[in-house]
Amino acid sequence: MYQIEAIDRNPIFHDSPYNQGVYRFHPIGKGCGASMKTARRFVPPTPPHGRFQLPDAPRRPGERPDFSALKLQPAGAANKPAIDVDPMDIHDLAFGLIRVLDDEGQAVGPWAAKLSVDTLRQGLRLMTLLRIYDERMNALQRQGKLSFYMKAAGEEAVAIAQTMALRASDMIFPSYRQQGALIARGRELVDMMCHCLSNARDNLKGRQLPIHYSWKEGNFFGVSGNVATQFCQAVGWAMAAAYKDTDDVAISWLGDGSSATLDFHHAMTFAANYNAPVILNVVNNQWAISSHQNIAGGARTTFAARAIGYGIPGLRVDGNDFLALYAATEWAAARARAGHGPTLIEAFTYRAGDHSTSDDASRYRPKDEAAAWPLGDPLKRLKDHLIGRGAWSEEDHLRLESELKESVAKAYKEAISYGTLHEGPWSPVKTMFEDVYEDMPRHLRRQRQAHGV
Ligand SMILES: Cc1ncc(C[n+]2csc(CCOP(=O)(O)OP(=O)(O)O)c2C)c(N)n1
Ligand SMILES: [Mg+2]
Repeated sequence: MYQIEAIDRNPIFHDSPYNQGVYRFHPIGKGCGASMKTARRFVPPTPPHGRFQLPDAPRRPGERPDFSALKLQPAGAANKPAIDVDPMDIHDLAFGLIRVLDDEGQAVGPWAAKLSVDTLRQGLRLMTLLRIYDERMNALQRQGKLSFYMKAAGEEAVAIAQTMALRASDMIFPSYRQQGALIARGRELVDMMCHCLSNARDNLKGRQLPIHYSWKEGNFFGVSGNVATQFCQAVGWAMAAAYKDTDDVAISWLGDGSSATLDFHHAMTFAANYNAPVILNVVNNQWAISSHQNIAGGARTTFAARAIGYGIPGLRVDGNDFLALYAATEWAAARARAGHGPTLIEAFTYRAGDHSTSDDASRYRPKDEAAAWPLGDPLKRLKDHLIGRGAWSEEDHLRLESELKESVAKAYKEAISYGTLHEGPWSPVKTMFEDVYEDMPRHLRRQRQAHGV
């Protein structure tokens, strides 16, 4: 048995302002384990000498949320360089935080894009729709109508603002938490729901988990169940776009946890060395299921700082700030289109919901941690900004919410007219054998015949 001692600052990483909580293990005798039981669920077999260290979350269930160790650069303080800047000259942007909306909801500083009120209202509408859609689908999973669901709660600005900042011809390589990109590109909710229900109108013919969407017409590449594969695919696509001399760009997202994969580094190597027109995003929502971002590298430095080793720009951006995300993405896209290559963006945010419907976050983090997140709620922040500009009101917002709830409910009614998960109709069984081989191998032909289809 070992007791865990929380140490304020890890001596190995003592210069890092990102060091939020590192724990050292000490051997303890019988009877000393009571506090351990409440404190930690997973205690690895750790040597007793104290030299080995395991980064951990700052707080666990039963403890008060505490983000006081976060060093948050004030809104408006980050410089905005020209798009052709030498990445060597902007290392500060990988350690600071690009923020546009200040605590009063005003847009300040050089990254404050000149976005029209209509664009901002559209952003608010789409984020609100995404939240309502997610809540409805999550509730339907709880009622047994879907097999699985994942919400983007708290990170709605990421996919919505970043997709809105791009052209429709730019290619999207999402993770499972960017359903907002589909919504921003105008995909029909009925079609999204039919996929989640695996019914007869599911464009993926029941072959994918719910929320693993694919939408060719919207330049939205299929979501892979294996995390991080999309980064390599995005870079490959972007290399081809540059080779063909088009000025389209690719964008991809993965999570803080997924940034610990080899695919992340393969993608970065190829993106940098082939100058691929791609925007690579690490959505640092603090958690990878029950693993805190400190375990993936956040205790030592920022995720944006990984760009420095590859010689490309790394921007650390407030992921709950619609305007900051929009401006950073627009900057990275303009840089890529002009032939200056890739950018790595860390969207610094918080996963407000459970990881998925298979998860219970209250088992490994304080229940009220999301409410304590110092960068607020992305919807509320954009709403307050618009209200402050006299372009929106609480009444407008209530009206919008009830209109969107109604359209989500209506879409669900229509979606189940094409079949439900339990009762069908589903895609015909024979489709299980199609779309992989041009000439079906003999063993599959036999299997198909055995099913009589
Ligand atoms: C290659 C691979 N390893 C592990 C998993 C299991 N898995 C699914 S999601 C996830 C956590 C990912 O966390 P993060 O990258 O931070 O993304 P987030 O869910 O927070 O958006 C894990 C470990 C997987 N799907 N694929
Ligand atoms: Mg995460």
